[in-house]
Amino acid sequence: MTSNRILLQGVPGSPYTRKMLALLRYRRIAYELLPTAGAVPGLPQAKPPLLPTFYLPDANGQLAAVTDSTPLIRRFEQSHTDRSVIPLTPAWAFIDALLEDFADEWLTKAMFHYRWHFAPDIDKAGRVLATWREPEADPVRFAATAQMIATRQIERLRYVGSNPQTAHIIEAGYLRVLACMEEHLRHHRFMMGARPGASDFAVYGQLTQLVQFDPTPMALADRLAPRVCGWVGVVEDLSGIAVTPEDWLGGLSLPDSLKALLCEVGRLYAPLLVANAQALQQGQKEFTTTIDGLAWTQQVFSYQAKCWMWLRRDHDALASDQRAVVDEWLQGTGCEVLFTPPKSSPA
Ligand SMILES: N[C@@H](CCC(=O)N[C@@H](CS)C(=O)NCC(=O)O)C(=O)O
Repeated sequence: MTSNRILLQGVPGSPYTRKMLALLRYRRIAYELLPTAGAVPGLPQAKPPLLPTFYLPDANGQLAAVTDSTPLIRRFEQSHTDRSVIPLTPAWAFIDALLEDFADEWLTKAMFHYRWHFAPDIDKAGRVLATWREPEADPVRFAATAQMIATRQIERLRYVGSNPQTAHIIEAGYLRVLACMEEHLRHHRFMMGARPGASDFAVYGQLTQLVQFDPTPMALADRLAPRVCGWVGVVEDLSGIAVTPEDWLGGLSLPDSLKALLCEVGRLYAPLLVANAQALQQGQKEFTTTIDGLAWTQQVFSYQAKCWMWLRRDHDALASDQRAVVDEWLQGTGCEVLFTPPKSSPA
């Protein structure tokens, strides 16, 4: 690298790549993008090889492959102070982090489900994703690559918990989240007020796919959530907007639209985090729980146990007055189970 631009690899069909590109643009952090998937000659490979992959200096100044958008956003807060995406008030920063995690970990289930569940979406995704992997392939090879990608990803549906039994939970949840966002955007430009927080970029990343790429969820959003569709277009490039500290949502009152969204976090994501962590602790490979009144089965996902641990750590770290505000906001949402110490179990 000859400039001091941040180097990353990612493709437009990756929601987390879109999350980070929009964040870098908003923050006016210069970057250089390798718009490919797969190993890059001469660069270290991330383990596991996820997109986006950032190439950043390690403690010895050597380029290292770094993934995981959530801690990367915090790392960039340290290295670049202007145009922060972390709300000033700790209680608000906590809500922002909770919504960021919900988008990254639950909304991505809708993204992955819709991409690989219905025939028109599978057909489009297989073919377009192949262009990012092997743009110069001849038609025969291209068709084989499209088929390979579709087969591999459909096989992975079980990791996100998408199957005929859970399809309804995911699809009904997507429609309710769209409705909450539509209502929120009637009153606010962004999730976090008149300037975007980390949660804006996380939700945006998933929605770039759901409302702009995959035909089935896109048609639903076109019909039900025009403001949301418009907002995704806006968040793509916020490098030009001016922001001030007063633009953050603040104070002690939580808008009803965010309360409604937190109710979705509590209804869909909270029971999943709890059941997943219990199953992991008991050494299970797969678990079944109840979400939204219906049976939910998925493979244990150790990363999501870490997500819950990080959220609990952030909640514990709040000063008591801020924690009291957060706890009041979460009351009645279903999220309380995430932050209530477990009742001591019988020895
Ligand atoms: N938690 C990670 C998730 C990254 C991720 O899951 N990336 C997907 C694409 S969006 C990926 O690279 N999957 C591996 C593959 O498709 O081979 C983040 O926030 O960056």
